[in-house]
Amino acid sequence: MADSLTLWRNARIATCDESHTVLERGAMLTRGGRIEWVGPEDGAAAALHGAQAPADVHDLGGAWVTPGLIDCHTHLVFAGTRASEYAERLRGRTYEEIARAGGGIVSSMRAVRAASEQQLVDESAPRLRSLLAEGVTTVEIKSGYGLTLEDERKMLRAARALARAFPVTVKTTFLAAHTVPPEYKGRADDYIRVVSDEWLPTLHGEGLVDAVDVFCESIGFNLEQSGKLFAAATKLGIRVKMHAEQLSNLGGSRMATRYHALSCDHLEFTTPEDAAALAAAGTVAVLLPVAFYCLAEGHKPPVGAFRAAGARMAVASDCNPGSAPGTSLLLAMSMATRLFGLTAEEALAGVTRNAAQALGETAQRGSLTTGRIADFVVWNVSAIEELGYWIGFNPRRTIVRAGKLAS
Ligand code: DI6
Ligand code: FE
Repeated sequence: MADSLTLWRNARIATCDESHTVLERGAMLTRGGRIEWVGPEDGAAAALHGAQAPADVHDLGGAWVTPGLIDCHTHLVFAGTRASEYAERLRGRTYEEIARAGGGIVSSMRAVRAASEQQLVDESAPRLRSLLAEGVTTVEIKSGYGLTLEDERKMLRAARALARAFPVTVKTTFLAAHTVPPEYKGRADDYIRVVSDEWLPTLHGEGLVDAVDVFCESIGFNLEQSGKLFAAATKLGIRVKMHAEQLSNLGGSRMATRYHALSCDHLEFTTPEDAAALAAAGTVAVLLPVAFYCLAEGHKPPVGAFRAAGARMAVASDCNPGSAPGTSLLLAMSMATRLFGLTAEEALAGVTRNAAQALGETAQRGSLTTGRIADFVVWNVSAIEELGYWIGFNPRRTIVRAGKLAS
């Protein structure tokens, strides 16, 4: 039997489309999980012309509605915490010093290797629930703490298991190129070779990889190693993204744009010339203010240059145990405005349509427009600018996932 129509009426709809369209008295028609029509409420009758009357009608009471939020950069699958390292950083040790002394990502690697897939799911579930409670309906989850084939597989399988257990769309990213594991100390080229030529095709063949990422940094991988991984991913038809210019500028984002990267992320040390290259390539600049705040590094991403160049900017939580132990995308929005200078409108675009583009999902989600998946959030706000304004307060009223009430 064909899916029936549902009418969602009496709403103030921030469509988050390219024209920033806001419908002060709007309505949507959804069918089979997709948006069939969106427009002014008095246009709904014409939109229904000849169609069977909607089986369900929801009066949203004049509430604000946005697309479901998209967290396009997380490491939320991990085991244990690194609170002790955070305490060390409060006493003055830097993130790099801790990493070079064998802590940092390698600390989390030991915890992930010791955990079962189910333990990873169980420990990560509360972090995912926290994001979903704020209206996140799509989340990207990276591997990168296993650093062996079996443990990277375990992480990616845990991410897929979370997608089955919760009302969320999960996009996985293979980040074995997060750091060189102890077994390959001093042999980064050998490690990149096994990651690129063996692990990537294997895990891709198991349906576990939606994108590939690399930490291109002085304490990560250099341009040549990053390029080798990107070439291998591109050969397999897998899109790429990069942790770029977080602590220094190796030229990573420029190289990533040559591979048509979906996104470059962090970008504290990106130049205006790099920003122009990102804009020209359509590569999204993903801003990660929680990591900037927790690391207290001080050098800000060049938001003015991104804006001037016309580069799209997204905002994400970067939820991870080391540099961004946070599970609030609304807080990340607030930080992106106050710490990096985004406008309220840019912050909302950063967790909707631009975040969708950072995941290669623009055709599916990120705006309330005809044909897209009917993921949306009804908010208890009197102004849409309250999203990213409140700190520690969640104004979410109702979440709709693929046209069905999820909470
Ligand atoms: N940059 C970051 O901030 C995270 N990864 C990366 O490449 C930190 C990951 C961690 O410290 O666990
Ligand atoms: Fe990250």
